Amino acid sequence: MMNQYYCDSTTIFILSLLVTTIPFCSTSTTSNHYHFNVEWRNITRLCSTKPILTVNGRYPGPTIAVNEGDNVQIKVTNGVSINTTIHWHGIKQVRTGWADGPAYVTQCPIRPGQSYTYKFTVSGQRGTLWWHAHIAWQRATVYGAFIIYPRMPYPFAAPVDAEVPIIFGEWWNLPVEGIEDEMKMYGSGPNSSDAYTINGLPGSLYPCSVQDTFVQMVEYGKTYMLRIINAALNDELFFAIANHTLTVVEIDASYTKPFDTEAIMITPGQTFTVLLKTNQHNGMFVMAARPYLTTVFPFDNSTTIGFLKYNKATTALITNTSNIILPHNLPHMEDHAYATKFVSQLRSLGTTQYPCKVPKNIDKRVVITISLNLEDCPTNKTCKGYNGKRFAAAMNNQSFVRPLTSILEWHYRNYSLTQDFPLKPPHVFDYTGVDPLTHNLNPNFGTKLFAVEYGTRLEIVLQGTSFLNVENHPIHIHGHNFFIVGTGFGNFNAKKDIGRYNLVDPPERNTVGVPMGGWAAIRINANNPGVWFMHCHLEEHTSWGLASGFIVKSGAKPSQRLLPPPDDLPQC
Ligand SMILES: *[C@@H]1O[C@H](CO)[C@@H](O)[C@H](O)[C@H]1NC(C)=O
Ligand SMILES: *[C@@H]1O[C@H](CO)[C@@H](O)[C@H](O)[C@H]1NC(C)=O
Ligand SMILES: *[C@@H]1O[C@H](CO)[C@@H](O)[C@H](O)[C@H]1NC(C)=O
Ligand SMILES: *[C@@H]1O[C@H](CO)[C@@H](O)[C@H](O)[C@H]1NC(C)=O
Ligand SMILES: *[C@@H]1O[C@H](CO)[C@@H](O)[C@H](O)[C@H]1NC(C)=O
Ligand SMILES: *[C@@H]1O[C@H](CO)[C@@H](O)[C@H](O)[C@H]1NC(C)=O
Ligand SMILES: *[C@@H]1O[C@H](CO)[C@@H](O)[C@H](O)[C@H]1NC(C)=O
Ligand SMILES: *[C@@H]1O[C@H](CO)[C@@H](O)[C@H](O)[C@H]1NC(C)=O
Ligand SMILES: *[C@@H]1O[C@H](CO)[C@@H](O)[C@H](O)[C@H]1NC(C)=O
Ligand SMILES: [Cu+2]
Repeated sequence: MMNQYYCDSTTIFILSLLVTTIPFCSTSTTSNHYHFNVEWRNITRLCSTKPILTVNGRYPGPTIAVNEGDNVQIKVTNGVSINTTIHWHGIKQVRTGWADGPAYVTQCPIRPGQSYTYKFTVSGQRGTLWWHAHIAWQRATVYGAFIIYPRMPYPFAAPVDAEVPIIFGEWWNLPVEGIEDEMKMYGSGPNSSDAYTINGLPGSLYPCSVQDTFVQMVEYGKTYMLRIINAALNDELFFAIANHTLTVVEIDASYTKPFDTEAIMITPGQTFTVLLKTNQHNGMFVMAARPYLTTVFPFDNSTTIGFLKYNKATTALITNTSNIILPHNLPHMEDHAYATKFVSQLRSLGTTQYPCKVPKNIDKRVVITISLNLEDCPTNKTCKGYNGKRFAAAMNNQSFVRPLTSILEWHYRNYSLTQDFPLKPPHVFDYTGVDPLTHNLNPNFGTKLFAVEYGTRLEIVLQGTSFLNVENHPIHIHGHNFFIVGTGFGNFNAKKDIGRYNLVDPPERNTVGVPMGGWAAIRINANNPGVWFMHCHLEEHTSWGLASGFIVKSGAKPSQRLLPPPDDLPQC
């Protein structure tokens, strides 16, 4: 009854042309039907026009907004001459792995001219998520917000007056479709992007972009909810708004203990919901995002900006870029200390209503090294990786090769799958201390998975290595959220580190930034039957093979089994 009262009396408006307004906090389960047509559109950015892949001609794509518990059906029609798939990032897909989206993992691609309807229920999660293409590098332009409105009032005090999506992306002047092909052909690194974007707009620090600057009108004395999504392909980002503090309240559609911060660090794949109090009386305030640098590879070191414009501000858009001062609270690109401190503040809300369901005990521990590798150049080939070799990347020295079939379908049909992914590193060595130039950096190539029984309380220790370079790797797991019970620098040491885990209120996420030159331990209630992709959300690393997957077997009860495949499931 209380909820009913609360819900009826509250309406939230989303302030942007990007999204539609939906009633907040409805108490009935509804079905939401969307139609996504994948099509080309000519878009002009940074002084040039090029065709990009879009959904319904929109860039960024349309927002999906549903209520917790709703059924969702999204019919995706492929209107272009290349294959496509769409992934609903962070949606658990309980028993509906067929709707998860990664090409050749849970489905064959939707072919040109064909349609596939993704059907699933959104339950047990609420907040900001997103969707994106999950084949080749299509997610560079094919992405959008996925918002889940809660059934219950927000667990934080502030009333929310309006919502603002803040979606970061990356823009290439040349067609992005060729990048992965070039990487595969030469074993090279990708060309860096030419710009970062906020809601598809690079902002006035880039050439020809003054008009392509995101401006959010605000009023004094209100609370705005920013739904922040990092859809960039290859870069962790810092984000700040001049003279304003942000209050983090939710990450990856899981509530957190609220805390104030001057800036956030967000990896590709992650989302943050933050509250912004408009406590300045007047003026234009710069918001800016730039990379958090942990790589030695070439990268895009530019900065995207937008503005928060108070309604009484008379200032015109600043057109002279030399007059733009970046927020003083925006961390420097190499501010590792800031990134580490910021991440260490994240905690699950952990209340009676939203308990933190971290497994206190585990059934299985898997230790996985994350490495960048070098493969010798095949004879008669041109290789453009380091030292005339080919770049690769691996988990436990296994570089993932996508098969030409749907792994989930093979699993469902009981066809044989290689389930011998090593559950610990094949060799023990000084993972984060080894000299990358003298070590043998060759990986093995294949499609190896591991399997766990339904209901396994699984711990995965993700161990960074110094192969080629120490970097922050945002590891994303499909089909489950996980709890980040521990992180550290150097090599994971079971004797010392397990005792220091946070088993009370660790943050719950779907993507963890494994610290540069360190490790992260995550715990998963593996209670969603299916085949789940696990990969680095830096697209360049996934292209090199930094991926694997695990099978959660169906349980004994009917409600613990993977559902049968839908009739329109694409075939290979
Ligand atoms: C994009 O522009 C080119 C050149 O003007 C044109 O040939 C092409 O048909 C346009 N594509 C779309 C999808 O509008
Ligand atoms: C990468 O950049 C180089 C140099 O600008 C260019 O020649 C090449 O075509 C680019 N590759 C792709 C796939 O855009
Ligand atoms: C915003 O912050 C900057 C740097 O701290 C300061 O110089 C400036 O006066 C502030 N502006 C307002 C309107 O408070
Ligand atoms: C970005 O990189 C370019 C090329 O290496 C360099 O000239 C420029 O100074 C760098 N910019 C920043 C902000 O570091
Ligand atoms: C831009 O601003 C700078 C510094 O205020 C000034 O020196 C320059 O002349 C301005 N440029 C234009 C085109 O107005
Ligand atoms: C590679 O080059 C060698 C020597 O030049 C030649 O004998 C061989 O046929 C070539 N192999 C391929 C696959 O082209
Ligand atoms: C796969 O094997 C299981 C266990 O033997 C069986 O219950 C199931 O029906 C089989 N699935 C198919 C599609 O044959
Ligand atoms: C990885 O596998 C390759 C190929 O079998 C081997 O040469 C290399 O030593 C292995 N590296 C590690 C770190 O296990
Ligand atoms: C699309 O995917 C199918 C199934 O894997 C494959 O046979 C076909 O070659 C692909 N088509 C294109 C245009 O890449
Ligand atoms: Cu990575």
